[in-house]
Amino acid sequence: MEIEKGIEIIDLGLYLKKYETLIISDLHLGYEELLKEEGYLFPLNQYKDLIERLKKIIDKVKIERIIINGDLKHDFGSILRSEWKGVLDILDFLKDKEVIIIKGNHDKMIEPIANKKGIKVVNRFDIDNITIIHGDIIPIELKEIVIIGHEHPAISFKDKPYEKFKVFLKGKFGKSKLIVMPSFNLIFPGTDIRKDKLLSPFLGKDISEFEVFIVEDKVYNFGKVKKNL
Ligand SMILES: [Mn+2]
Repeated sequence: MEIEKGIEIIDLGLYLKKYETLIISDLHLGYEELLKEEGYLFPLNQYKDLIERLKKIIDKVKIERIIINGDLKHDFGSILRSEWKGVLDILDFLKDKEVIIIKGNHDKMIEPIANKKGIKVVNRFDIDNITIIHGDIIPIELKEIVIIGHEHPAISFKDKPYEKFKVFLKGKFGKSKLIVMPSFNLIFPGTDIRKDKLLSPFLGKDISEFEVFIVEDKVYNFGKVKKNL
């Protein structure tokens, strides 16, 4: 489904057909290890699942470039060897594409590993009339369309209050159209946009006019946030 002219939602990613570019966001690799250290139990095949899911997208459309819109890696500080292996596995899987990492607030230690793989790490990526940026900081200049991550938007409904669905949001920020991407992490669903405190300064206080696109077996346009209150 097109969320904006030339910008298609494919699973949890955005596809810019004209540029054969796929954007994914907030993988937060290593988050599971962190929870495991705290005593939560998780299956160990998170990286395999992620690669499988990416592979399905890559098999569907022609992709020359993959942009990771921030927070590839979760942890700020010390990093376990198994986590680095997971990051390297995913980067190796993508090695026949041009990979660009946009720096997120969690990506404090990403440069050495990206450099090792010959991958660019940038603060933002502008293409045509689009600015792709993580979304934790608002820069001075923005293009007509702005694509952010960082927020990990999800939504739940009254009849199933414990089930959260990942969503894309579309609304306005200043003069720009704003698209908010869900997280590509398959373990955590994200922030409930109607119940939880929002993170990104791009989203301000009122998102009632934003349109909601739910990603499940396919993409569903749920209309505006306020309609679903
Ligand atoms: Mn972030």
